[in-house]
Amino acid sequence: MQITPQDVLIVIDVQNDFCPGGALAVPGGNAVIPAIHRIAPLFQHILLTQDWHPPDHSSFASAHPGKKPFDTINLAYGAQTLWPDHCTQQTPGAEFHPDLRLPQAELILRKGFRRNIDSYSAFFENDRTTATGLAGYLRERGFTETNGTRIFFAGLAYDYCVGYSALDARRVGLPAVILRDACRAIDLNGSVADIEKQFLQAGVQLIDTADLSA
Ligand code: VGL
Ligand code: ZN
Repeated sequence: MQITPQDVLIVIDVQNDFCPGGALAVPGGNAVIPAIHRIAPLFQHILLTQDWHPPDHSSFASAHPGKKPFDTINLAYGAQTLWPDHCTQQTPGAEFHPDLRLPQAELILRKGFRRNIDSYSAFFENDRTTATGLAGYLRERGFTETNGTRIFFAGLAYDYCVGYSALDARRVGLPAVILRDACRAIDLNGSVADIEKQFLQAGVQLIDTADLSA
């Protein structure tokens, strides 16, 4: 697949807490970094996202007495998985992994900063309606399907923030392609199989970084 000047790469949540040794470590999470560095030079536009929670965030099990990480609870907008405290604003765990070097990135989009709503997707928070502003940003910059834009995704985690972001890209009318080997999954209670079923329905494409060319 040939990359064009209108294509955009979004690198999702390559932060210390999602890498080995972090609070919500994704198995092999740091392995996405060399894969991302390999393909980054093909793209004229790269955006980064950063999971960015306040210390008492409602997705933290610690905010719900009696609950444990990976339990599910009901919040105003529906079911929410509870996580260990992670990516707390202004802590080392929230910083990008120190090996990640993408100084050419044009935007760092922070998400999950509202105490009462989690945000897996870079486009919409977990109530599926509160916008992060990313759809408007892309549209105002002329990154539309009509103009030939496709959004490519890499990073962490495949079955949460990467997956929800790709599904929402489709929701706002953008072609979405996940670079599968530049992602790693949490795989909690069948989450990989669940999200891949949704990828099929929504038309999210899965490819490997080796399939990309200049
Ligand atoms: C993520 C769980 C909680 C992710 C973020 O980046 O995939 N997963 N917060
Ligand atoms: Zn989070």
